Amino acid sequence: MPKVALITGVNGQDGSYLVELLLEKGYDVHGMVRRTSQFSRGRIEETRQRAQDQGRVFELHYGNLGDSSSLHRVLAACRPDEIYNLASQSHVGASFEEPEYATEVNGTAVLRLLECIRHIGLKTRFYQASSSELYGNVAEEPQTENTPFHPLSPYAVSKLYAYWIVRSYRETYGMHASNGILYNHESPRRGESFVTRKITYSLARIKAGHQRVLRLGNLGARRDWGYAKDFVQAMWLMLQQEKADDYVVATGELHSVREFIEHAAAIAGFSIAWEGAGVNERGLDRHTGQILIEVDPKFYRPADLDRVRGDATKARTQLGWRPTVTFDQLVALMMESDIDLARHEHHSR
Ligand code: GDR
Repeated sequence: MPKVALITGVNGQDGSYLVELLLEKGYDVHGMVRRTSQFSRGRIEETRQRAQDQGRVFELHYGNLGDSSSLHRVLAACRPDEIYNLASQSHVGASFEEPEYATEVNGTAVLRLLECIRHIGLKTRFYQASSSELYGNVAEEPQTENTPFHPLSPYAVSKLYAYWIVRSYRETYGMHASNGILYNHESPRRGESFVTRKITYSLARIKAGHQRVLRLGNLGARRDWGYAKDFVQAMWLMLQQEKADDYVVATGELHSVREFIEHAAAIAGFSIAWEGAGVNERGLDRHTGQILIEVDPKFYRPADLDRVRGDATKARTQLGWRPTVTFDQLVALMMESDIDLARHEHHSR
């Protein structure tokens, strides 16, 4: 009998890579999607078609993390051996504008899901998408599983609740429930409002003549950016361990937004020269003098992390996990994919 997995947030960046991984490993895969007036399944449609053609199980179920009865229905229908909870309000900046919503979806909903599992009496393994945002105003660098948390945004606080409720259910009820404390992970499938994809997509559009300038917020922010496809491998590995535990998943390298721009721009054929400071900082193309980057305070956050860098020694030694894609390779693969996308785009988009 194949193993059965359920993924919430299946149409997200990580969900789409995880489905592919689990199908490759022979799982029957179920995905939970929200009922919306418009279909948003762009990232998984091809995989769904392929699975169907090959007679494999990849089924979607309507469900909502805000509704216990729908969770019961979905869990009872597919009775998964493994659950990957990837659904969330994942935009840190947006959580300042809709803090209650972030708390509900990222925090309370995790409790709801765990309670459903318990009431049904499912013997399932549970993965929770935790985040490096928990470290916030970092107490040390690099951060490990033992570094104290100091969350700064409503997003981070909601994820901290989820982290602790998962631990609590593990310790209280003996559930096999693990937190993956994942650092930023990107890919060509990353949503366009996150900074890396915003940069590669906008530069590609500028190059293709569809856009004039790229406006960003905090250019000095530094992140530990990895490749999403590598990171979903770590999620799966966590659920294959005899004992549930919490793991940092990171590359251990730190790069600034400015650096990301410079690397991406070079691949697009630009050479960035910076001038000015603060809101007046601009990035120009050295060859043409064209202004490519401007700062727009609209993208500043009320509180932002200056730098977060993880130490994934535990994941490396206990899970045998390591990243396979370097920072340069990641930027290149995103930039090349977006150059291709922009080339086929109509001017009006
Ligand atoms: P982050 O990712 O908040 O780290 O959370 P994001 O790409 O949104 O921001 C990274 C840094 O870039 C700065 N920045 C901008 N960010 C956005 N989105 N748009 C801009 O125009 C811009 N200009 C500068 C930000 O201020 C920030 O410092 C991601 C998400 O995937 C979370 O869900 C996840 O938990 C963490 O990574 C780990």
